[in-house]
This record gives sequence, structure tokens and C-alpha cells, in this order.
Amino acid sequence: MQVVYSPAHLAHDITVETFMGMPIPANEVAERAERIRTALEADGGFQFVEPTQHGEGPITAVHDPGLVRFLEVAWSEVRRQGLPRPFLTADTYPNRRMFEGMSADAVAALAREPEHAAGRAGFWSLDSAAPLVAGTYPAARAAVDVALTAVDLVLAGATAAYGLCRPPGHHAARSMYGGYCFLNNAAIAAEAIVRATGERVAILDVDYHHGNGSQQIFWRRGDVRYVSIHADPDRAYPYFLGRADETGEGDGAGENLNIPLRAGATNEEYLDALNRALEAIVAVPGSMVVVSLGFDTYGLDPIGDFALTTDVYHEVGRRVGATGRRLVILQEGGYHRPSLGENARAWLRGAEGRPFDPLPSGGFGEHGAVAG
Ligand code: Q9C
Ligand code: ZN
Repeated sequence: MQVVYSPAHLAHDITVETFMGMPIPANEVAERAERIRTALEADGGFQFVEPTQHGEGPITAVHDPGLVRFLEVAWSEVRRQGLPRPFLTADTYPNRRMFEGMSADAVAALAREPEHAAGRAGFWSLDSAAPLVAGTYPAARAAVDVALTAVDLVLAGATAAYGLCRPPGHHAARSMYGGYCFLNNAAIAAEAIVRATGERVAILDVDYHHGNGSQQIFWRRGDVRYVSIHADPDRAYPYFLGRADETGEGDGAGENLNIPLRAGATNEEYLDALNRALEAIVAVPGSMVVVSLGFDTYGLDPIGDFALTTDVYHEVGRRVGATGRRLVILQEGGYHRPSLGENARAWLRGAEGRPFDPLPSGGFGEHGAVAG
């Protein structure tokens, strides 16, 4: 399988995020992608290719140009405004209740993008889990090019391609970033496939978290079906979306399928959910599927609470590959760094119908022992 990778992600060098107001060591760090890269290189069965530049057109096909402009200038604005911070997160968010009782016209007049960088961050973001640094925008743009290059490989005839995207994308909505995500790589890829082929596309999201951004972008769309297996938002991020009764509206009615799972979900429960999800995926008449692939479903993940093991990723990949659909597989989350390489190797080998021989001790420390 071909793997698309860019070192541009290294400049999105996050060290701290905030969780419930407390600074904590960042989860979404460069080491994640480097672990996966080195494990796939050591495997020998993967060919690495660099992304090609696709420009801004495919991005503004799904995102508000205002969001893209903000991400592009945010860091230079922080510098210009003399804000003594190592990274930018919002200070306030425009909670809709701030405008309670005001007419739509009054809200439109007052709820405009502020000038202070921390206000602008609040205007465009969901939460404080996506700190923005000097290298964030170039890295996010490169991740989109990684995804679109994986699309190109599959359009050119590959049965599957893997885009090692970092930063991830599925929490980014049309006009909003957050949840470690800035631009929605999977949504941009799905839209590019629709435009290139005229076919319908399915997105299968197997990250631990609900992909609120992907759901929002395609909510009223009949040509892109979104199917997600994730932690029940009653207990997990993003808390406000991801319930089973969210099924889409308008042309998209019935095109959104959420399968929330309980804490402690086992391999067996997960595979049952996967079978349901794959029924909905193969019901879409189209040849291509975009996979939002997360390994935060792993039993040892520091922010997840499922109980999946490395073998089950091989089986999940195998079942997804066995649909016969051509796969654009894009990396989303997964934060237990020592297992990421083996879990990716297991999943991707499964998707190609190849066997998986686990390394001793789950590969912990065998490959990609990146310092830090
Ligand atoms: N205690 C992805 O997996 N909240 N995003 C973290 C940490 C944000 C996850 C709380 C989680 C975002 C792509
Ligand atoms: Zn996740």
C-alpha cells in the first residue's frame, strides 16, 4: 500500500493543551505520526510518497474562507498584537446564550469577528484543545495535501491508499476548528471524490470520538453518507453531538448514522458495531470509501475508555477491505504512542488482506522509539 507522508507536521510542535482549564501535556504530538511512519517503513510492505500541492480550492469547497484566512494569519496576529504566549487558544467563546432574546439582525450586527487574537480564536473555534502555533497552518495545509494525494492515488487505480495526516481533521466543521483539528482532511477528500467522479461517497469514522465536523459538513447532503462508531457523547468529547437520533436532514435525511458505544467496549462489541456500520457503507452506490482512522479506541489510550487490542485492528481493517470498496484511509486520533505503529501496521495489512505478525511485546520500543 502507498503511504502519503509530509514532514511539515513536525512544525506543529504542540507541548501543552488545556483540559477543563488546566494545562496538561499535549496528547496530539508529532511523535504520533513519527511512530507510525517508522513502523510502516520497518514493515517493508509500504511505499512512501510525498504529497503534491492541491491549493486552496478543495479546502474552501467545504470550509468557510474566513476560517481559512484566520488560520493563515492567526500566528502573525499573535506576534503583531504582542501577546506573550507560546501558543494561541481562545479566551472567550460566543456561547449562543450571550445573544438570548436579541433579534437575528442584532446578533448578526454584534456577533462579528473581533480584532483581538484570543477573541478571533473564540469566534472560529470549538474548544481549548487545539492550540495554534507558528507551524500550525502549514502543517494543516500539508495534511490536506496528504489526504488529497491519497485520493489521487485511488482515483488513478490503487485499491487503497493511506494518508498519514497530522493534524487530524474530523472535529473541524465548515466554520470551526477544535479537538486537535484545524481543517477537515476526510471531508475535503470526500468532497474531492464526489467532484472528480460524480459518484456517491461514504465516510466510515472509526476514531474513538464522534466526528462532529464531518457530520455537520454533510448533514444536508444526499451524496456523502457519514457513518461513525464512537464513545457515547453523554460521557465523552465532543459532548454535544454524536447521538444515535442524529440522522441528517433535507437531502441528507437518513444519510448520517451514529453508533455510540459504552465505556469499556470490547473487541466483540466493537466488531458487532462495525458490521452494522459496514451494512450502511456498502448500501451506498459508489466505489470509494473514506476512512477516518483513529487508534484512540485502544485499551491503553490515555483519553479513551474502550478495550480494543492490536489483533482486532487487523480484523477491522480486513472487514473494511473485504467490502471491495476502494479505500482512502486517513489518520485521525490515537494517543497511546508506543502502540500506534503496530496498530497502524495491523489495520493497514488487514485492509489489504495480508497477514499480520505482531512484533514481540506489541512492538513497544521496537520501532519509532522517538525521544520524548
Ligand atoms: N483529557 C481527536 O481524537 N479533549 N480529537 C481532550 C483530554 C479533546 C480528540 C481531553 C479530544 C479531541 C482527533
Ligand atoms: Zn479521537
